[in-house]
Amino acid sequence: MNAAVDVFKSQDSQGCRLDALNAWVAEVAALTQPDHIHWCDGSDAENAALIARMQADGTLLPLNRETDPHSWLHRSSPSDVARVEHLTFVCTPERDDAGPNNHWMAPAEAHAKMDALFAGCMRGRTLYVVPYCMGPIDSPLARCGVEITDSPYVVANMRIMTRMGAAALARIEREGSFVKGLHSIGELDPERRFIMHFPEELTIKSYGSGYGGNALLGKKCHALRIASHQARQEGWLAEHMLIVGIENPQGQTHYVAAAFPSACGKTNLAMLIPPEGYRQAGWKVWTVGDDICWMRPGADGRLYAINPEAGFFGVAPGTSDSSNPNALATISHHTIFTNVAVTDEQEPWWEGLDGRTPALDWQGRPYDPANGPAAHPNSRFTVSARQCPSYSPRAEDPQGVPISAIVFGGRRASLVPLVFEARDWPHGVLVGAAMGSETTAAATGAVGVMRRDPMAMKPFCGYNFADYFAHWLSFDQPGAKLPKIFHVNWFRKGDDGKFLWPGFGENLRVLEWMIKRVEGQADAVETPIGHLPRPADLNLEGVALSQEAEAKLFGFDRDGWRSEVESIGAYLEEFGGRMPGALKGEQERIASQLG
Ligand code: OXD
Ligand code: MN
Repeated sequence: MNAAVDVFKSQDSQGCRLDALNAWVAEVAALTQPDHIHWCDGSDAENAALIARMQADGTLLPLNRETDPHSWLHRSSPSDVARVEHLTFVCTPERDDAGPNNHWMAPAEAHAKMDALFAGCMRGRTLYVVPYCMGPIDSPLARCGVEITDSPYVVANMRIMTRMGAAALARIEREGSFVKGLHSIGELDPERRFIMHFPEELTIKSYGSGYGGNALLGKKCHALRIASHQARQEGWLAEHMLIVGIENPQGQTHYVAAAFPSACGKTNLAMLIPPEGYRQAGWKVWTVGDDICWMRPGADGRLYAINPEAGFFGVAPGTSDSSNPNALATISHHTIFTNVAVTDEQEPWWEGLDGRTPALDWQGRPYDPANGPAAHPNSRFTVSARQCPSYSPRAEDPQGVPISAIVFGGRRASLVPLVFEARDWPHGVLVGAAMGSETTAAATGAVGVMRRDPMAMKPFCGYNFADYFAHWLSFDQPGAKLPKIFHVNWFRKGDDGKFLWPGFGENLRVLEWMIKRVEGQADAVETPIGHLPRPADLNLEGVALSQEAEAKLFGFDRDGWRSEVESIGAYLEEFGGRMPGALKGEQERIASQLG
């Protein structure tokens, strides 16, 4: 097929609003030299053909047709298993606009570097044009993009994770604007791998990786890094948050948005199953999203949120019938698994699933514990959100859902109590800005190292954190009816190194207290770090907490907090004069109250 001819094929049928898209596809084809160009329509037939092709070349391996119908296993290159933060850049004309929270490269240098990598890289391959919409297709909060990729695995994943194909292309034609994402797996060489963002140009260039967060450009690259920049300009928020609806026995549903660093249980919280007593009383939990939340003020002053994604790209290890039965039901069919192990019955398997021993590990080797875990710690499932039994009936509401509470949380083995409430919005912004967490396997690098991860956005904010905090503070306007802000820590450990809080479904007890605080129906004790519940303020019926657990989960350690707040102050100082005075003022207020 002559690529150059095919580039313009869509022009007659799509009309001039697609001129910019056609011109870009032509420009990329001239640079990358693909053998074929395929415009994705998102149809079942197209997907079936792609899957057949990937099965034929071994990109996808079939799983047990009976236990896991229409599900597939993909094994990535062993050196391409996670996001690469050290190779991810934000390329703004001024270095300071990217901030100390990002790696920066001058746009001209970054374009030259990337274009040299892309030159001729699609020879012998097909270039796929993937139009997609982040958010319900008819939502005013949604935004469109087009990813060009040479990876059919990426196309199949984008079809699950976004609204991909003809409807998105029609919206792009109507609006005339879209985010441009250029991706090639290149040689999958870690030495020739970069993920570059050009926020002013609404452009992404990603080379050398097929891993989700690096390659499914709608997700972290568009819906967080580029969208956070757009959101700042347009007065909304693009956040690394799950969205969950909590329905009480009276039938009222409060929506909660919660930010946790990668691999800290967002999917589990989004799909939480209420403890037995709560179920009997009539509590229900509804999943809107498990990773990303776009919010903007509505006419009534409240924040309304959509999940820009259409699927889940979840961490497999630890997912089980007891930790997350909704996730297990969701991934029981039509799922792409990446880097999990398999049993001798060709069923997908990972650590924490059950007591079986797998036959092959994530690299396809006969399983040998001496080689480490059978499933890669960052192995994933990609699945449509519509398969989730707790999928909210309001998840596709074009206007979004009203948010009653925002929750920040991290992995903190010590100091940080189970839950506290910020006294007001500026204090809540400081609580988010001060978030700290131990690192996980979702990104390459050391695991278990404590780092500041403001609003869980450290790897994802497309601009200077100082400006980002100022943007958050700016929502505190007359007439605004902002959510209450809370901080939780499910990961507090006792002296024996074991977790003190049972977590998972039991977290609903904490969410109930938050909702009652929102409704003005629950008590708390005022401390310099915020409002803390006493054990009696939570429903702890049926939870056996030791004295140590109760003291640590509900206690406030003044000396420990004094040094924590000092270290938060030093962190804010790293941003120099750009850091909003109001945030430094909050830190100083708390430091002086701690004495
Ligand atoms: C993710 C991540 O994949 O945060 O969601 O790494
Ligand atoms: Mn995430």
